[in-house]
Amino acid sequence: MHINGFYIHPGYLDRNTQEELVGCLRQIVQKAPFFRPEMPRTGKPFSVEMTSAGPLGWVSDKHNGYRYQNSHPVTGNPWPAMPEVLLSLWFDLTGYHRPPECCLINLYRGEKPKMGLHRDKDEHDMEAPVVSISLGDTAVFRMGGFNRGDPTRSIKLTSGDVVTFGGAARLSYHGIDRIIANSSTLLSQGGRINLTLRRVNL
Ligand code: MD6
Ligand code: FE
Repeated sequence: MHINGFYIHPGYLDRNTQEELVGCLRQIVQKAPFFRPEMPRTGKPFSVEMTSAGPLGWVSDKHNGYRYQNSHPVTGNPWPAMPEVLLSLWFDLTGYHRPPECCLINLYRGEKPKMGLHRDKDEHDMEAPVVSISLGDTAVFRMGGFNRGDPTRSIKLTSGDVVTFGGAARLSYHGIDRIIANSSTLLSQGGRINLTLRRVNL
């Protein structure tokens, strides 16, 4: 499905590739454990846990808000390297001339995890698309428009689906309403992992 630069590739990753990615993620999370970001100002914890791979990671806390930084906020270590398989996927899908600098890893597990309607606008390179990979349980994804109040539509993303947000859709509102429990057998502990590949700097 293609709407103004929003492109869904259903089942882009076969089961073997999904399992290979989960293996890569296991190694990443050993070095860079999941942490729970906080909303700027209020300090309210996210229901989603996060970590990153690549030169930059996305973090957020009460005092310093949303940002990219080159080290893990808890361990202080540099983020683990971006897996090669993700670099190839980025170039195959986008043909973009610069590599992604951040693979943000979102974990949806536990009590009603969700992600409110938002736009990804902390990057300097807005020409670059964002590539999003779904693994594990099915997500009910909400796609909106350029303004918060614009009409939205609900789309299910299943394990192996890859979405690209480019062109006019790059700054569209979107979010995750809910996760459908036990809809996939990929992750042994259940839940959903979403990877987003981002180019941050020009
Ligand atoms: C998620 N995805 O699928 C959340 N952002 O868990 C996003 O927030 C997202 O899918 C930018 C581009 C694509 C996305
Ligand atoms: Fe987003």
